[in-house]
Amino acid sequence: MSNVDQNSKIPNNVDLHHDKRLQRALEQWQPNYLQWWMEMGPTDFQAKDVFLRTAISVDADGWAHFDYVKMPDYRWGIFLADPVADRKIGFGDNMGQDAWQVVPGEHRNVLRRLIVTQGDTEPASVEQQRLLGHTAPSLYDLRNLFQVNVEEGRHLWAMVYLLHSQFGRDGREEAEELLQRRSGNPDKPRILGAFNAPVDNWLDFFMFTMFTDRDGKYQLLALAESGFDPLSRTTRFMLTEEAHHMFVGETGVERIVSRTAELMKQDKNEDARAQGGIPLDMIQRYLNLWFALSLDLFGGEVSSNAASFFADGLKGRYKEDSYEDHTGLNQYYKMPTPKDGTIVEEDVPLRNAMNEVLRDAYVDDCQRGVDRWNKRLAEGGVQGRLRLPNKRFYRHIGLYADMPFDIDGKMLSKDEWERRKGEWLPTDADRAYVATLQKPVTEVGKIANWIGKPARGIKGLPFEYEYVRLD
Ligand code: BYC
Repeated sequence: MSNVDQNSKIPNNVDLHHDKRLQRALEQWQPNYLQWWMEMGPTDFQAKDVFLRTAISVDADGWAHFDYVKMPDYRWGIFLADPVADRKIGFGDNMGQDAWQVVPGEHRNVLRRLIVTQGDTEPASVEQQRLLGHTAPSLYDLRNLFQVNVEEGRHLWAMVYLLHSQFGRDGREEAEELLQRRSGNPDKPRILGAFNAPVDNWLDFFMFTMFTDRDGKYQLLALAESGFDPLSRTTRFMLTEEAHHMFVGETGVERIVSRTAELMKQDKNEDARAQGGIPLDMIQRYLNLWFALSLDLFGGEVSSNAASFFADGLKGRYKEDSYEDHTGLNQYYKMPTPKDGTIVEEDVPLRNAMNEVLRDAYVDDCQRGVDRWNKRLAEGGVQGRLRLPNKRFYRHIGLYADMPFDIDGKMLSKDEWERRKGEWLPTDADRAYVATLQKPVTEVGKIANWIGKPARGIKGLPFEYEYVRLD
């Protein structure tokens, strides 16, 4: 069991005080981080008390502490899951060798790039969500937003620790640059597509935490398999916090869907909008958008990068243990590939299809969530249902990038796409309507009309609780 140091400037379970140089370097980065947080973190709520969870150890029971905290006082710490004794590399060409405790020279650049890419998403998401506090549908939701934000901040710390501790000067420079890029800024954008997309309203936010945070889950699970042990250990603990972020998204959409069904039933024409709710077809368009943007985050369907990450033992599959073979050799993935205006299946060597293998696991998980939403619609007695679009729809990365497919995966002419895209993606009118619903509800126990109350509150507390003290 690792020692937890809660009293240092940077709480940690990595014996930071034993490495004074590293400790000093991180303590120098800390004020820059805080400056970034004040500039780019949630606007205007920094002086408020928020009922937040703070990671304090990695013990399965009791890893977190709940209390009122002002966000800038949040104790962002460095916590790695406990080491697995005698851990070996579990897949690829180095299988069976001891896991690396120090970054191996031959994989240094690639690992740095993976860690920087992962790290970059964390502050990006905080930047994307920074204005949402002003329009939260309830104090419960406001608190959940801030919980997600501070923990994404901690996940940045998790990656910066690896950069500082393992990559020397290069790592320190990358850590600085993580604070310099800005979501959506054309001159210094964040690295991956979805992290530059606007998150303008709470429907975007719930779809983001459902679909984009779920990409995070699968990427973290793949990195948790890594033969580079510090990366594996840090991502394993990040997954503990990540679960709540996906809960926020999945139940957020679920509560909107339930409310929409309720409002439809109250209206003589089953028109949710006439009752101030969000109609199902609009919810579907936001779903289509965020699902497609999040699919892009898995990289190309056919990727030599992914093949070498796997071969070198740097990034594994979801639940690598559940496979019989861990080499990925002499096997093929049947990849639907665009050719001469149609789709043909081509055999792709499995290692080159690793991004797609991970994406498939992700899609199954998303489908489970959509099935749950549809249950609420069935219970609410309405006919409409939600669905995932085909994986080819509205993609910007990989085999199907910038090709016109409908949500069934049928290839369209460019003209037909232009004519019909408003059926599938949020239109300006949709955005304008959703914007009209974005009015803050700040009274304890109250909630906006377009979303249902959660089944329960936080940590056994009721929904009717002052999760954020605004006075
Ligand atoms: N946008 O061989 P390819 C999370 C680049 S989310 C822009 O197809 P590869 C979170 C790619 O970098 C999880 N560029 O892909 C969620 C490469 O560029 P270079 C984040 C893209 O390398 C919510 C080139 O295209 N974690 O944690 O196999 C809130 C060819 O790439 C995109 C990770 O991403 C894109 N979508 O895989 C907070 C894990 N996709 O290098 C947090 C670490 C690809 O040739 N990253 N490109 O210049 C990786 O594992 C891989 O880098 C990727 C791409 C899966 C992203």
